[in-house]
Amino acid sequence: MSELRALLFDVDGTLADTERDGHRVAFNRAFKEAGLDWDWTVPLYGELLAVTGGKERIQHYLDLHRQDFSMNGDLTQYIADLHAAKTRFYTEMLGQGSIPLRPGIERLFREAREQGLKLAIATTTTVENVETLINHTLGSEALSWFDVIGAGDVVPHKKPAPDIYFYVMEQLGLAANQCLAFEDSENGIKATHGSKLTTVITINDYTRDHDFNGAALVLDQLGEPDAPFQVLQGDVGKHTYFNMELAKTIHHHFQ
Ligand code: XBP
Ligand code: MG
Repeated sequence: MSELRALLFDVDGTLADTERDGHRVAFNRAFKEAGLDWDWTVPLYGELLAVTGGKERIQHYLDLHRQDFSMNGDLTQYIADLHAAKTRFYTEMLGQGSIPLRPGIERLFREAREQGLKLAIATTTTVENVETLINHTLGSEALSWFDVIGAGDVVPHKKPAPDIYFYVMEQLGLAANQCLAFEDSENGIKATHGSKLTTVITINDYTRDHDFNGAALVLDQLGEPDAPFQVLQGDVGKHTYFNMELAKTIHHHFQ
């Protein structure tokens, strides 16, 4: 029986509700700045989220909705430039402090650290976006709370491929049975299951109808002592919010 040594967190949708009012808006600003009439509405963006990674998502949109799009030059570079502009708009938005962490995230980070566990990030978004989110929600000293930030193009295949989780565990020097992962989406749980990690899901509006078969727990949020979670799947015993005691129980049970 292995001891729980680390908590691994997805970012978008899990640490914060970043997609609808963050990434989506930033993509649209980048399109406008480039003189494009592309408009990613809330429902369209929900469909486009099927593909992770901003550059990959733009390519997916072109394939599905803009087959007539043509340009001079290198399309890969064009998309990379659009995406860089999107990252600029997105980090500006984060800098305005408009996107808070989800309930229970900061509390769980602190509790895990007090108990000597490692914290790590496994995300498809860029490291720039992760660092800016952490800076503007927890303060710059909180970056040192994370032993590994696995992000973006550091692995060749983004989620649902398990690569980013394998990368993070390798960097931590830990095996899957020593870790617990936190995700919000079907692509996320495919990645954690591909790397044999036990997974806790906190849903959001874009992911509530996803297939979370095999998740250890599916919750609406991690909750707080004065703001209980709703349990959508799994057994939480007497707990009304997610804390380290529940993390250890879940980890023990699913080994
Ligand atoms: C998040 C994503 C990301 C963001 C955009 O997936 O799919 O692509 O939407 O980020 P996950 P970038 O939460 O499963 O990691 O534009 O920086 O790629
Ligand atoms: Mg996510």
